[in-house]
Amino acid sequence: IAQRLKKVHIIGAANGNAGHQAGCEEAVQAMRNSAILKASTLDIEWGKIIKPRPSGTSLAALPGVIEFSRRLATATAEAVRQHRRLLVIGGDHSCAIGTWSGVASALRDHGPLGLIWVDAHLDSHTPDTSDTGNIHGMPVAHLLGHGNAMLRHVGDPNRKILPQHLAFVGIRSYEPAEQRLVEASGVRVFYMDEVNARGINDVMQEAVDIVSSGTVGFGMSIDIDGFRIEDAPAVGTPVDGGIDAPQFINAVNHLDLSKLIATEIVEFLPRFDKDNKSERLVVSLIESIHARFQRVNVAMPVRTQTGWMNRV
Ligand code: Z70
Ligand code: MN
Ligand code: MN
Ligand code: MN
Repeated sequence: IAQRLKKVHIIGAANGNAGHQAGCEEAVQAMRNSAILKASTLDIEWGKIIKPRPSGTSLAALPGVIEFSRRLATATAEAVRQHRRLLVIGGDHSCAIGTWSGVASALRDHGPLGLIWVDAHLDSHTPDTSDTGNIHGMPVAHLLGHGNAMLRHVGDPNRKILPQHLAFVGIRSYEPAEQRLVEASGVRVFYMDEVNARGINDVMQEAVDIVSSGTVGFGMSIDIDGFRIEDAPAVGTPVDGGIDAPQFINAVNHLDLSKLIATEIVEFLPRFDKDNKSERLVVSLIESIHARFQRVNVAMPVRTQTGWMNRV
């Protein structure tokens, strides 16, 4: 059993060219300078800051995103192998390809990775189905093994996440083609209607059950446009009717996060913030999540002839 290191290890994914608005790349520096983060009780160490070599916007960003994703995957894989308590700060959501490809490759000999995807959007286009060509609308499709071969194969040529180990929460904006991909794959989608009907507590409990079952552990990818606009005004594509952020944090405070491996917080666009609300939300999310997986003993299971066994 490896004792997980106590400090929150933050990798900065300072990319922004694959989004709809420029500016997400500024979130890493904004959080490094954040007085709210510095004043928090969090014990933080800043790790690598990955910066892209921009190659253009929309689909012209592809070569830059591929190269960036590879470097980010190398960094997240190393952090997981070292049992660090990993947090990735984006960046637009295309960084999820690098983040979770790296995490999945570090766990390859231990078991499959689960993933909770909090977002207003499905982010499940391929280059062929996308109307905008914006790659931040495509990370999930690539993690599931669809779309561009170079992006699909970042870190590891295998599929990164199996559909039965993925759960979306907060979805309310998508196009038919990406919804078809997700639903045909059998991924569980907690649309916003269901969140409103059942409450975020109940939904997050079920989401954790889904991503924990049959996996070695899970990640959380949090796009802050999943939340109400008044809680997270600093986003490029705000969508009405989001998740109540205080209720979400309350839900996190009651979750079993003992199988949580890493978290990612993306799409924060600091220049659009109002009264530091979004910055405050980012810090609150980190605080509640990391309070839940403090001093957890991580036993990475190993493959045996009969199945998976914990190494003790
Ligand atoms: C739309 C597209 C999107 C944000 C992803 C939107 C995608 N479905 N927007 N993340 N903020 O362009 O593909
Ligand atoms: Mn997203
Ligand atoms: Mn989004
Ligand atoms: Mn399963």
